[in-house]
Amino acid sequence: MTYKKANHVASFRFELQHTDPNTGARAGQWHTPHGIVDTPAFMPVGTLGTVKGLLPEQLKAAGAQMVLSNTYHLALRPGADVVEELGGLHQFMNWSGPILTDSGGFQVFSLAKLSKLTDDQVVFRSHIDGSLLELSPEKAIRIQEQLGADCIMCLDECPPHDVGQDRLRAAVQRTTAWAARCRDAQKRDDQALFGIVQGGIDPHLREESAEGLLPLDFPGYAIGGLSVGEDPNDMYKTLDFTTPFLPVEKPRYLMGVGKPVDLLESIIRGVDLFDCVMPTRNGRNAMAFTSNGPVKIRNAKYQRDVTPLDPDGPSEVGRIYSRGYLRHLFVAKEMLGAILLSWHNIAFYENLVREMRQAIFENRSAEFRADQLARWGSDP
Ligand code: PRF
Repeated sequence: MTYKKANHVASFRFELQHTDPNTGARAGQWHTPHGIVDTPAFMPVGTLGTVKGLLPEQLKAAGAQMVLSNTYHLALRPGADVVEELGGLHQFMNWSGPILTDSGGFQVFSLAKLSKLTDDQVVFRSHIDGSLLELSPEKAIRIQEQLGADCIMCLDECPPHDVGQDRLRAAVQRTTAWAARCRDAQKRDDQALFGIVQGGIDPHLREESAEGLLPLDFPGYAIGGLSVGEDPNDMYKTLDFTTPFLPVEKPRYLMGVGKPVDLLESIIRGVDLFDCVMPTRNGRNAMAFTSNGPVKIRNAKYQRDVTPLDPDGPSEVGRIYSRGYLRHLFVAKEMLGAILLSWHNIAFYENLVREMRQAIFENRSAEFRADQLARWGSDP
């Protein structure tokens, strides 16, 4: 099968700069129409066109180079046509760097009330007003073209982790068929469309999924269907056998992952790109990631604690604001508490991947992982 469309648009280039021979961890640079992303990279989640609580300037100051947003949410509210009319997602949210949009598939399966799933499309009820809506591969691409992100995703089916082999195989086959339809539906040539590998934790299905997608020659590949409730060791094992199925010269994106430890374990297994709500969601819930492990800032023991949150850490917030003050903000329900911890946690994540990147260049990614795990304690 040949494709007329330029799949490797001039404005996109993934440059693999170095692979740590001891682990397979990769450092690279991904050139996009809205700037360069150093990989491994972490994308903060801006589901509704806002990374909750943070100005774009604060995101940049925290080290974020690229953000993620969601087709499903923006299509429901305010509507893809509204975002398009207001200049596209970059202008709409005042973020001048690269953006990736997820296709809506995962959100439909996890948030909406599913009405009907067929090979043609998925029919669901909006979680906002209960109205009946349809999402097909063609529609997912059309919406993402209206939103105008740099990187867009194929519509996929992500089944729960505990379904049987037959459902899992059917989801792989549907995801492959939908990927071909997404590829055909794409009209714009300035957006990188990624295929998504599914297949749960089954090596044969992961291989089947990758083999079905590779002939479509996507400019990058995502790994979906992980961190959906399976044991973390199963996720790592799945990465061990899945990344070798993917082209070396293209970016690999692990969707919706994860904890700091998951990032390090996945980078070591050859993943380049991540997104996760954890730094911002946990920040809003008064949990801070620090150089010495997580801190639950509401804890009474911090009431009179004058120590900065993370005095030797990478974030300005962590070096400036005392634990006692941050605790007070949460206890008093002041919104600055959520803002400061979200900012701090994003800076923590961005610094983590930046330091890991440096470690990769120096062939010490395994040592870096071990050092961090030792510092963080039992539940990083
Ligand atoms: N597919 C899509 N988005 C996702 C996932 C998926 O499997 C996941 C699973 N971790 C998060 N976000 N399209």
